[in-house]
Amino acid sequence: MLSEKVLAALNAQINMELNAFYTYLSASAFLESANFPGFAAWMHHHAEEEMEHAMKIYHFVHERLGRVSLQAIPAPTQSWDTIKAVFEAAMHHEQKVTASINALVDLARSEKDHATEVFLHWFVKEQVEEEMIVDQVIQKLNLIGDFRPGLFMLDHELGEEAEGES
Ligand code: OFO
Repeated sequence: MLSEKVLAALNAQINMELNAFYTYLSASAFLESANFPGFAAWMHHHAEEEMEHAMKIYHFVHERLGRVSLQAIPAPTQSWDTIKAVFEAAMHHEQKVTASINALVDLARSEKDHATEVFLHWFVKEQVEEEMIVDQVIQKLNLIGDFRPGLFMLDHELGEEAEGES
């Protein structure tokens, strides 16, 4: 059985993952309309991953005989000034998710909930990878600067990467 505190925190994390899904999907829609189909596909792929994260926790709560309680998802940002700003927003979001997962691990530990703590290890590792992946794109965008052909080449590269992963 989950303690009330852990259950509430897991439900809050489901909401945060759905919020991430919404944020990435909104970024994908923006990039699509800005005629960057590769960046859009990359964001779309990551949106789907966030939905998978939410569902992993959703199923775990049920396995632990808890009650999933879905909450409202805030409206995401709709547009950004630059491509780099889109990825910086994604990085900011990932850092918030990482902090939230770490706080959840601390809570599971203090509640002596070993099953939840072990379950969360996957998310701890996933966050390391997610922050690294977003950072790689930001670094490439830094190198490209205002060089438009470079931007189109990266758009193509990320589009192929998204295709390979889906
Ligand atoms: Fe990218 O955040 Fe989920 O866990």
